[in-house]
Amino acid sequence: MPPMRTVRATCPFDCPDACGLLVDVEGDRVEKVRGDPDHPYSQGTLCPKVNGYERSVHAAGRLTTPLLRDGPKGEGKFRPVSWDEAIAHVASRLREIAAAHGPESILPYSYAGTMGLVQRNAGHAFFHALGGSRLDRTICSPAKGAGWKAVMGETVAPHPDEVLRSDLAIVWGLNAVATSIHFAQRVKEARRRGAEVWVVETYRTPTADLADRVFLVRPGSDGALSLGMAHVLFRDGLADLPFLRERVQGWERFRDEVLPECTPAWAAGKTGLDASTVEEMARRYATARAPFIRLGSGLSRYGNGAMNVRCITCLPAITGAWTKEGGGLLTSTSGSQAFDATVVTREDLQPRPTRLVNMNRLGHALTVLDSPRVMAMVVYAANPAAVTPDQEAVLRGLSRDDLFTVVHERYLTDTARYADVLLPATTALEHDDLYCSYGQYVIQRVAPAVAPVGQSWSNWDLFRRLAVEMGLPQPFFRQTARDLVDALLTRPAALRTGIDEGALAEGRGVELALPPGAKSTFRTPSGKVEIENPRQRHPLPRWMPSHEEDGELPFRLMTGASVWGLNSSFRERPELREREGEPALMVNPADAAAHGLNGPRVVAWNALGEASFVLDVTDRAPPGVVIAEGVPWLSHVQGGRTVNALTSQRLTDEGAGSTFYDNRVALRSG
Ligand SMILES: Nc1nc2c(c(=O)[nH]1)N[C@H]1C(S)=C(S)[C@@H](COP(=O)(O)OP(=O)(O)OC[C@H]3O[C@@H](n4cnc5c(=O)[nH]c(N)nc54)[C@H](O)[C@@H]3O)O[C@H]1N2
Ligand SMILES: Nc1nc2c(c(=O)[nH]1)N[C@H]1C(S)=C(S)[C@@H](COP(=O)(O)OP(=O)(O)OC[C@H]3O[C@@H](n4cnc5c(=O)[nH]c(N)nc54)[C@H](O)[C@@H]3O)O[C@H]1N2
Ligand code: SF4
Ligand SMILES: [Mo]
Repeated sequence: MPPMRTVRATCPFDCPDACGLLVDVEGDRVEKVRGDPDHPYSQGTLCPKVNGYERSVHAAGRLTTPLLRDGPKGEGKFRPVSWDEAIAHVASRLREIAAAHGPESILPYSYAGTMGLVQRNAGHAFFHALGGSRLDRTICSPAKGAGWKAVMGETVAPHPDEVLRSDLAIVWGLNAVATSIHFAQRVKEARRRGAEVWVVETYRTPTADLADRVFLVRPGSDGALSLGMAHVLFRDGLADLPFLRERVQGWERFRDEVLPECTPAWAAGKTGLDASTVEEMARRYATARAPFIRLGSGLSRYGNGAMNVRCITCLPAITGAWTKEGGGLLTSTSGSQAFDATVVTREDLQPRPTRLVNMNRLGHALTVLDSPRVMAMVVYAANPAAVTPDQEAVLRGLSRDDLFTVVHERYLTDTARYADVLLPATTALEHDDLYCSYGQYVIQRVAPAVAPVGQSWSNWDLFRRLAVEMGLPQPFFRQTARDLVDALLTRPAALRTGIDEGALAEGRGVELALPPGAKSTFRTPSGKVEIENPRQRHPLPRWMPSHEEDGELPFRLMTGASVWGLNSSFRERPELREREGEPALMVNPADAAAHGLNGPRVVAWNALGEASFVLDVTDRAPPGVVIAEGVPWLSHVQGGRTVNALTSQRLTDEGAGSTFYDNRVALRSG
């Protein structure tokens, strides 16, 4: 028997925690994945999904050979072929399609199946060199980034550990118990040390159970809540005037031109909170020693998402929370710019600038977009049939007989079922990569723990070999993934100066060097917090309605995260599916009674489509709001359609982002 080894890795999933893993290996088998106690942020604990990740690596359904379609699209019937045959076939079809329709008829579709800087971005250079359409990768939360940036520019976000020194921790639109468990742990610890904890939400999530106070607002109304709070802060003399005078741009115009109308009664009308609650929240926020806001992504996925985030981001500037130890606001740490991803993405390889196709509008891109029509799509590290809005349009597109679809995957996902060519992909325990997180400040270099399972290839190996097969001359494509990791590490970056290089080379998780006072060193053009930003379409933050503020159907639909999956990932694991149960729709008891819903099932529908759920009547759902947690595989649910049959292709106000939470539905017993 080969000896047991233990190697370090990073959890590659699209999760802000980016936990450190210890991988116990025997020969080419991963025996056990567990938490790395030496990881500076995750400190040895993992979520229930990855604790047991060896079952995903060696899942019964793991794809192990290249496959060619052998039945109608969507059915999922394939026959095995060699890699040589598969690569030759893909290269010749892409060449033909480029010649007949122009290279822009080729569309890459990828997102964050893996967060590693090399593998996540592995196809970019190839499609740039080919002159294919570019994908605008905005499915997650660009509006959150845009809202933050409008006020704070390139300011380095505070460390999540700041919350431990806060006396008022506000978890705002973040379901931390599901989506960032190590932040949830820190919130619990802060509470143990005496902090008051608030959750601002649209329904009673599991995270709400951690809080002293839970404030449920109407979907898409957080901007109004923060404007109402700001009104009270100025009206009652609770603003930090010395800080505002010295460090903030445009606060007087904001106070004088925007806030007068934003009374607590007005904010109450928009949010559904009582006016007295808005007053109380403002007063408590202002009198806390060091209030810390952790802002999630959900509230940014609205037609007014960026503006709402911008309004919230004004609050710590009005109270001067930025100068207090433990105070401030954290949306994401990905602005740290620890690495220059252009080393891998190489947009400069484009022969000319090509069109940008928004990934949220894939349904439109495949069924309507013209000049040229999309004739080939290469999908990797993503499952668009399940995760992309307007599922009916996406499925119509994927079903097109004249669309050549290549899917690089580990499992027979919903998207894989529509592939003409289905290629087996490695997991992160089988390839080289470099990781940095968007929720904390640890980076880690990771080497393969085991050889690729079956005949699987990493993303980078797929694209570099395709590049060679297609005769792309650039020496860039002759490099290995490890070369690219080295190249990323060679480019200097301020936050990497002075870090423990030895530990990094050994494969340990290493903290970046956050300079003291970084969070209050405002990296904006004016050097101040820009409440007024003249470069914005609306120079002052203000109220803006969401797409569905006045929509006609009776219910707002929340499409939250599940504890047992990560978007559509982990659905290869029967034991996790069992824990999760069949997809359910949470409905308030009064709504269920008024609409004659008595289960066991309910159908939610709107103009885009319908989906069937188990009916879950619960007072965790406030009146008028229904909630579907999780993004299951279509092949696992009754009726073959999931919550994304109900979400639209409309975009956010800034950042061209998804609006997964800005939808309405009607219900009927089903
Ligand atoms: N277990 C698990 N972990 C995950 C994921 C997963 O699917 N499962 N997904 C991963 C990914 S890709 C991401 S981007 C992150 C996302 O993680 P989060 O930042 O937590 O984002 P969401 O879960 O989309 O939304 C957070 C909360 O916002 C609430 N919300 C929605 N609209 C509003 C609103 O208008 N106002 C307020 N105040 N709240 C609102 C939702 O009810 C939800 O509970 O999590 C990552 N981690
Ligand atoms: N209703 C609803 N829909 C949502 C959301 C929501 O909250 N509600 N959240 C949205 C958000 S925030 C996001 S970020 C998107 C995420 O959407 P996606 O990025 O598509 O995420 P996953 O569903 O996790 O699918 C990733 C797929 O990539 C594969 N994969 C993983 N690693 C690799 C690799 O190294 N190589 C290759 N070739 N494949 C790999 C996995 O097996 C998996 O099938 O979903 C969005 N969709
Ligand atoms: S999914 Fe998130 S919480 Fe779970 S192990 Fe990975 S990084 Fe950690
Ligand atoms: Mo995301």
